[in-house]
Amino acid sequence: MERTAITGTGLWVPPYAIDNAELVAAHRAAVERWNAEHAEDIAAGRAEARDSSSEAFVVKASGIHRRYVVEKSGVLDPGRLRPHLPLRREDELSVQAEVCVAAAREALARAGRAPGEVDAVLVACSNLQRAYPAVAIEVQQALGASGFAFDLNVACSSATFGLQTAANAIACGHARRALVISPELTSGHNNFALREFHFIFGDACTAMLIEPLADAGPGAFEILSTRLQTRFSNHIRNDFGFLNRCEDGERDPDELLFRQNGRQVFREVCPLVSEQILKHLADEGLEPSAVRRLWLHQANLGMNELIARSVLGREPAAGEAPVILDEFANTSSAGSVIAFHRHRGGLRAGDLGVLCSFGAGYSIGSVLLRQL
Ligand code: CO8
Repeated sequence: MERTAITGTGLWVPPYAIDNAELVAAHRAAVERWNAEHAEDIAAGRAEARDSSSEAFVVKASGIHRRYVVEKSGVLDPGRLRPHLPLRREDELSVQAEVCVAAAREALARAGRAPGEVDAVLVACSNLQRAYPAVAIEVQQALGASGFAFDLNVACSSATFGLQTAANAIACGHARRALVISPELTSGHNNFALREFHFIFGDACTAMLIEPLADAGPGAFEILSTRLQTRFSNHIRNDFGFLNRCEDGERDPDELLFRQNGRQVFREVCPLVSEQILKHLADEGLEPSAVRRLWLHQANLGMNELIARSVLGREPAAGEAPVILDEFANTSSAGSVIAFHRHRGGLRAGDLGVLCSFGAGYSIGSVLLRQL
């Protein structure tokens, strides 16, 4: 079996940033509007008045200060609360494919590879803009790659699940060079109307190039091993799907967007993640003290601090568990890869790090990486 490595990463950062003050102001205006429109129902007890958000809560509960979005004016318009995206026809590159290509080109350039050398493209993310043809196949064509391409979705863990799939394809000889791309346009399916969700997400797209270890040079990271776990939970859910139009019965429209029981998720997922990383290390005969860096999923600062403490058995030193969610918010499956992309410097040859994602499903993916 061929050993594998991550030889390049790329990041597409959307052109617009929204800070908490702007987002909270838009939310407040939307809440006032909604409460006024539903005043009769609220007075009669048929509806509950909505509460407005606060910057102080957002920072204290999550550690998030700002986020990037694919389009800003629509998100901040209290009468719309979602991005404006001009309709693209079949002869134009789709939005999700476009951001994939941008991130992929950077990953390839960093690895010193040409797009034509790629023979597998996996688009791995929480939400895909259409059912078919696969966005990955559109990206494959746009790049001029060969081989095969497909989409996969395991919510926030999509990138690590995609990484294992790509590494296995190379290890088995089914591909030579694979891209795992995570175009997370979360602003398209985040519920900006409800204060418990409106601040959580941001948009971004990451790409990782996976190659045989034999082809990797200095600066690459060997994929020592991967571990995936899933456990069913309704605490993070989005019921949007192709059967909605056939359903008989009343559905709350909010169910067709992201929703979660955040407190329960925090409580249930943190121990699962720490246990998985510790067991993964033990199975490879490694001590937690061997870990130099934790590139964790970026949903909540408190969550990451807790997991890092549990894994390392002490307070993490500055930079040991890098944080990007203050700037990007939760970018779903792209988050841990952004942390890796931005914060993998300063390690020495042989140093060990863990890339780990977790989220809806529940799903957890951990990847042990060694700097070449
Ligand atoms: N402003 C002011 N007050 C607020 C606000 C707000 N914006 N929001 C809630 N409150 C109030 C609540 O109503 C509640 O009031 P009360 O006590 O009177 O009932 C109080 O503040 C506390 O609320 P919570 O218990 O909800 O607050 P928490 O401290 O638990 O913080 C968090 C909420 C930040 C959501 C936190 O629970 C968290 O981060 N949990 C972890 C969640 C997580 O990791 N999720 C991963 C999911 S992401 C994923 O899997 C990807 C899915 C696919 C991507 C979809 C893209 C759109």
